[in-house]
Order: sequence, then structure tokens, then C-alpha cells
Amino acid sequence: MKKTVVGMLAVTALAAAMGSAFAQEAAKAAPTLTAEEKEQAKKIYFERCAGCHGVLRKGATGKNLEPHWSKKDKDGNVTEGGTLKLGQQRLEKIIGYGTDGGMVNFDDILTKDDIALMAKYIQNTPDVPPEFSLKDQLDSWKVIVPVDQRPKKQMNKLNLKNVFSVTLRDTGEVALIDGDTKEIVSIVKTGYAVHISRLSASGRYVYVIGRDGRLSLIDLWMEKPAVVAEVKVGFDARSVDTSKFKGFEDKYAIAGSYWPPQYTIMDGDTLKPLKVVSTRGMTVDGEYHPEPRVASIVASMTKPEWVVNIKETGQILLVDYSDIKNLKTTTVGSAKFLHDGGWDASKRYFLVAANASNKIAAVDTKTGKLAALVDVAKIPHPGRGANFVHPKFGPVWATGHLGADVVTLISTPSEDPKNAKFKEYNWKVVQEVKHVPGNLFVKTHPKSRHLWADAPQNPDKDLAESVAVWDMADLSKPKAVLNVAKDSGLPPTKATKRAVHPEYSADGKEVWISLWGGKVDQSAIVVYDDETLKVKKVITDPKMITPTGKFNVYNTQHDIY
Ligand code: DHE
Repeated sequence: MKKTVVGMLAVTALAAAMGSAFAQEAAKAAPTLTAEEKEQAKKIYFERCAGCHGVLRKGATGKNLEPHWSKKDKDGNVTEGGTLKLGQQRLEKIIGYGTDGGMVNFDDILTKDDIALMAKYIQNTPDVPPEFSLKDQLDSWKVIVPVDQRPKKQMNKLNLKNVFSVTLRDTGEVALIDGDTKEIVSIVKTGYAVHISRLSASGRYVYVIGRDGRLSLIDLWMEKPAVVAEVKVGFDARSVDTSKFKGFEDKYAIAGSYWPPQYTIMDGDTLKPLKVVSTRGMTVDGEYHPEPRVASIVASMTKPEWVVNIKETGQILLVDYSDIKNLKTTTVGSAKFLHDGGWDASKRYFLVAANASNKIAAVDTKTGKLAALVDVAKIPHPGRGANFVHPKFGPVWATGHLGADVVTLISTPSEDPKNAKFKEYNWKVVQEVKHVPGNLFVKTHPKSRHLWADAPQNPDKDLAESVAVWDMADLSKPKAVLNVAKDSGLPPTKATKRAVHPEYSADGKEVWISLWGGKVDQSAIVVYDDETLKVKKVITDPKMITPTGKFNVYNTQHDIY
């Protein structure tokens, strides 16, 4: 007790000596937590907060959450303070009800006690989690079915091209669904809150990354597709892809981690970790960042290269995997904070959202240079985007926005002489199509005349449960709005069942939308006929818990969107 009082006095004296209001804040003691409370808060922070605010709480899509952080105007006056300045009550309000700045409300997920606990927790200095070395990764690595014991040919009768790998977010599983029969083929245990699935170049293997950094390799050739290898690449991860260039098909996999900030190159068919590369370093503004997380990764089909997008630094890395012992990387500066993105129709340019800068960065993978940095509306969130030929502006790539009520169309270059007349529009925003805020994913297909967009983060229940569909031949025509929750025929719930992530079947004739309900609600996938916009099938099963991303094998393998 005595020691604490003496400590407090010393800090108060220091604050007085420094004389500023800000220093006095430093004197405020952060609320104390028991060891048990701290563990619980750590878990909630990792599961719910770290994605946007970062493990070290330096902020990215979300605000900085350090106790003593401050923002100053050009005259040096403090305009915003850290969590200690905000204090317990204000923090509880922000966590509970969200903000106009884009922070979502958590009062439907967290209890009042959890919210109070989190408000206390973030007033304390963040713990720095441990590193995760190549040796740690090798220790975690398991080959469940060795390569020589795997089938030599496809052992099931599935039309593999039209299988969907569906994230069951809250159960740590993926459902493999036969796109022809709409039957669940297999439910596979994977990492916690699986994020994405990607395909090997051959289309045989599905790679599934969990938020907990566990990467699972599924062999679709087995009689009943199952996990054949597993490895942990870090404590927090979002991205994975494979080597797709001729001669390297199925040879390597790469997974990017949020924590530690690094990427791992592995054997494609066993997941044996071969090389770990740190992404710590300087931002495009020339400042050192201790936690530059790996956001999207995509494999080029025209060079033995991966495009690795580093969130906090705004650097796009072109990693040449032709000689991984002597790894060559081109670093292309763009803007902060890089998130998700996709190829243009020619697959020469990769377009990635620098979401906190309201920009789309386009990297030219042929020249290894930045092709453009395009200003767009607030918080672009393309998923992988959507490519189509606009009747007036030629080839365009579309992105939706979390923070604006439009879908943005950017003109993309084309080497086809019949598109030469559109050159003047290249890298310009040629149209903003009216949508609603809270969009996460847009999608189309080369055989479709429709553009689909969801709005799962919109605060209005009806809008979050609906998707919009435009006729790309005439974008001035009013969009069709489909209420997926109503169309599913599931009983209505008080909680929002978010309609999320449109994905096409391999033939481009159906669009699958997840209806993402609460963990105890019944969820579903609603399959629409893309031509008539009528429901074709509602896939629902007690095991279909919290479906979110869906990855059609053929479309994912060939980057068709
Ligand atoms: Fe995602 C893609 C990160 C929240 C569903 N998400 C991505 C990618 C990144 C990312 C970096 C690109 C991967 C790639 O292409 O290699 N996502 C994050 C976050 O940091 C964030 C904001 C917070 C978090 O804690 O994870 C986040 N994401 C979500 C969700 O809440 C979503 C809606 C539901 C879920 O399943 O968790 C979600 N993210 C998705 C999906 C994709 C994705 C479905 C792949 C889109 C595609 O078509 O490729």
C-alpha cells in the first residue's frame, strides 16, 4: 500500500513538473485488473478488437488505443488524447454504441460487464506478445496424410470446379459444399474464426487460414475431402496464397500474419515452413512501425511472384519465389493502410485498398512499379473487386465502400486494340454508382450482366440483410434490392442476419449469399438465379453456423471476379 502511494506521489510530481495537461494524464493510474480479468480481456481484445486496432494498439482501420497517445494540431495543441484521457465512462459508451467514425457497436456481442472490463483493459499499457520463429512453426507443423499416401487421382465423383469452401466463422470450421447438388460434402475442423480459403494452381488443394494463424491444407481428391497437413504461422493471421506461375504450380504456399508481423513461405503440398520474413520497417512516410501486418496476398500468373500488401507501412512487396534461398523483393510504396484487393481483367494490375487514406493503389506487376494511386470515397473495401466492360468507359474495376454510399468504378488499361479509345479514362474514377454505406463485397462474373453488392455493416437491419443488384449494361436503371433474410424463409430474429459476400458458381449462373446470423441463430446460404434474381435454393443445416466467406473452387483458382 505504502509503495503504491509513494509511486503515485512520484508520478504526480513528475506531471506537475512537466506542467502540461497531457502530462497530468500520465499521472492518472490505469484501472487495475485481476490476473483472471486480464486474461479474459486479452482474449476478447484478440477476438474482437485487434483486427482493426492492432495488437500493439497503434491503430490502423481503427483508432490508436494506447493510454498516453495524443494527436496534435499544427500549433502543437493536443486535439485528441489516448484511452486514459477518454476515461472509463466515455470508453464504455464508445465500445457499447460505436461512433460516427466507423467503430461498430458491441452491445449486441459483449455483456455490460465485458464492456466495462474492456474499457479498463485498454487504459493499461498493451502487452507485447511473443515472437513466433521458424522453429516454433516447424514444431507446430503436422502432416496428417503424407504425400505418398494421398490419392493419385480424384477418388470422389464431385464436380470439383463447382465445390464451394464456406467459412463457418464462429465454429472454426469450413463447410465444403457441392455446388451442383447443394449438399454439404464435408465439414472440416480448421483454425479459429477462419478468414479465407484459396486454391492451389491445379485446383486440387484448398488452403484455409484461421485468425489464430493455423493454416490447414485440404485435399479435394480424397474420397471425403479432409485436412492433410497443418501448421501454425503466427498468433493472428488473415491471408494465404499459393505459387501459380508455370513450373511452380502447387509448389509453394505463402501465409501472412498480423502477429508477429511476418510472412511464411512453405512447401505447397506439406506446409513445411521454409522461410519466415519479417515485415517490420518503415512506413511510406518514413517512420518506423513495429507492427506492419500482412494484409492481402495474391499470386501472379505471369511471373513467379506474390503481391504482398503490408497494412501499416503502405508498402506493396513483390516477392519473387523463383529462388527462395536468395529471395528478391521489390518494394513499391503506396499509401496506408493497405487491406484487401484484386486483379484487373487483364491480371497485370493488382488494385488494393489503402482504406484509411481513401485511396486505391494499383501496382503494375509487369514493370514492378506503382501504376496509380486513385482517390476514392471513404473507406474503400473491395474484397477482390469486380471487373466488367462499362458501356461508356470500357474495362472498369469496381470497389464498394464501408464509409460511403457508392460503388466506385475505376477505368483499367487494356491491351486489346478495341479498347484503345478508353485510354483517356485509365486510372480515373469514371462513375460512382449510388449504393448504401456498410458495403464489404462486390462481385460479378464474365458471363453475367449483373453487379452485386452487399451492405452487412449498415446499421439499418433491413439494409444489412439485403443485397443490391445492378444491370451493368445500364447502370442508370434503378438497382434491384433483394432482402436475403426474407427470401431465406428463416424465422425472423431480433438480431440482424447479415447478408454477406456474393460468390458465383463456376458457370456464372448462380450467386450464393451468406446469411450470417448469431452463433445460436439458424443461418443459411441463399442461392439466387443470376438471370432472374429468383431464389433457387436455401442451404440450411443445423451445422451451418455463422457462414461468411464462400470460395468457389474454379473462380478462386483462376481469380475470376
Ligand atoms: Fe476480412 C478478406 C482482414 C473482418 C470476411 N480480410 C480479408 C483480407 C484481409 C482481411 C487482410 C484479404 C485477404 C487476402 O485477400 O489475402 N477482415 C480483416 C480484418 O482485419 C478485419 C477488418 C477485422 C478482423 O478482426 O479480422 C476483417 N472479414 C472481416 C469480417 O468480420 C468478415 C466480414 C467476416 C469473417 O468471416 O470474419 C470478413 N475478409 C472476409 C472475407 C474475405 C476477407 C470473406 C475474402 C474476400 C474475397 O472474396 O476474397
